[in-house]
Amino acid sequence: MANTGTTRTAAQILVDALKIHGVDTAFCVPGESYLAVLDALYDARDSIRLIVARQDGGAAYMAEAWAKVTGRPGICFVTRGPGATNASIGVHTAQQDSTPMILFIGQVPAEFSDRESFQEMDYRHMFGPMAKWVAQIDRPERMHEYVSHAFHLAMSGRPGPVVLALPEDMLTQTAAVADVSPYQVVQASPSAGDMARLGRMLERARQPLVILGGTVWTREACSDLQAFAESSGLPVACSFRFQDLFDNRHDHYAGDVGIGINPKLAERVRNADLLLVIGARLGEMTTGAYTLVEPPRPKQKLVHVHAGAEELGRVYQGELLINSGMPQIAVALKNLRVDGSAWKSWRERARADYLEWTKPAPNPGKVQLAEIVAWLRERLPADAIIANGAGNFAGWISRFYRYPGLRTQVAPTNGSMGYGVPAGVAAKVAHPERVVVSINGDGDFLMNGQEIATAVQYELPIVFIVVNNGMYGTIRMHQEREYPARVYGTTLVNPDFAALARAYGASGETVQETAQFAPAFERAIKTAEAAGKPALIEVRIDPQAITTSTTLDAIRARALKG
Ligand SMILES: Cc1ncc(C[n+]2csc(CCOP(=O)(O)OP(=O)(O)O)c2C)c(N)n1
Ligand SMILES: [Mg+2]
Repeated sequence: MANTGTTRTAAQILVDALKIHGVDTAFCVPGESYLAVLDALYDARDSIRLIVARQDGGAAYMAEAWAKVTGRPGICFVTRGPGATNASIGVHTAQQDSTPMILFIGQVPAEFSDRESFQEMDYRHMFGPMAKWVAQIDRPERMHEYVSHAFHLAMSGRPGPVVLALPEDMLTQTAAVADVSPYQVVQASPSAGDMARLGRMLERARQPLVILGGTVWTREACSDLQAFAESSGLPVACSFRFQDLFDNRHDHYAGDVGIGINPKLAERVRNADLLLVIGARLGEMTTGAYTLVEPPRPKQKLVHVHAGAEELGRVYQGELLINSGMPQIAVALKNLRVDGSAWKSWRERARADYLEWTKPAPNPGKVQLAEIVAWLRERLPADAIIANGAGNFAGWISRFYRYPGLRTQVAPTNGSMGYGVPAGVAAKVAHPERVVVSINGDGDFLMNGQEIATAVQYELPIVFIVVNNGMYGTIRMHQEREYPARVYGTTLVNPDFAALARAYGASGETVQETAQFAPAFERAIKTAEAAGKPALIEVRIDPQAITTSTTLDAIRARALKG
């Protein structure tokens, strides 16, 4: 029931505010700086589930990933100084990935402020360029105002992270304030004029291509967009790590425009006469380092639709710039009538290229990663969630997996390592009924592997896969390209990952040949679900298998030839 103005501590007002704004899950590593909030969360334990992580960076990634799989702001609490600096990786990820997230930081008491007292930092300076807003709440009477603004900002326009610092002494001060209403999602809509112009541009196009990306998509928006693609006959691609915005099994899907892009799709982007870019920022990874779409005035006619007005015209001068939320543009497009007979064969060729590109391709060694991913795409239910971090292993997922729809992919567009394990935890917390598979590199895994302990603690039957090639493969690849045969700082001596998983209380197996994978996976998922604990499968791959289409030796030989 809404509080109409009885006296509460600031910490209690904060937790009541979270409830009002619909928060049912929060992630944290505790700190003495915000004990009063923990105590208020104790009273709210029936309505807000608190997940305690093992590293503040893990907690922040969990909050960010939770937002990705729910579409609502992820909530994270950490302590000052060391907690905040650890958590910064989640804020950076939320910024680059446009993910709504609120990071609350316990701060030194006001009476000690600006003395560089114990663990004191100035969060406005630290997070200023990284977050949409950084503020400190100094008065309990204004708690609701700050928290409400944080939710509105995190979710409006281009979503992103907000950081709020909570001085320790303020949290125990009291105020008699009435509760506020839940936040609203504020997004722009396209004008009738915009849509009419877009319709005319499409009528003149012969080789148009849609590129989807970004956040604030909803299930309905995705289905409206699909209806538009069907009625207009347009081919649809997805930007880097936003591959789940369009059903990859659909006839109109042309592939992902990201790292390791299908060369034929890259050509198609270059040769398109009209690019209809919806929600994607057109960053470095989606534009082949600004070569597929060249700034400032691309060769292709560009229609750029984005929820953040500040993104429009930022790098590219588009023919038509539309500031709109995704549900708003999707419904307008659904009602747009366009005759797509002119580009039917262009679309069919795009689909054929995609199907050809995603046929499993062999790699050196006894473990065929493409076959494993292709097996997973057949085996997993359509609502399964695939979480992953960064490294070359991820190339096999983006090329050979088929994401069937919204919120089946949780991966960082900022290429941040250590994401897969906490993201898997967050996905399973948010969707306990869905299968969650977290795929990691060996380097990637050990950056946040400790969060397996969190999965064990909360009895989360997640399947973790570690693709082990004994190195920081991505960097080794670049090293061989730039400084061939001078391997340095990229080799890893790894633990026995299966034994490590067992030490955490999870089950663990090692796969050394392709044929072992399917039975290992079936055992893993069965044991995990029966025992209510995670399972880990280490997949040992040949270090030569450096990308989906080349080997380390081939890269080295090419580089040595000059
Ligand atoms: C947090 C973080 N630190 C460093 C990097 C730089 N980096 C990108 S990929 C990579 C190696 C990934 O190794 P691994 O997880 O083993 O995957 P592989 O490339 O071997 O498949 C590194 C160090 C990064 N992207 N993120
Ligand atoms: Mg590796």
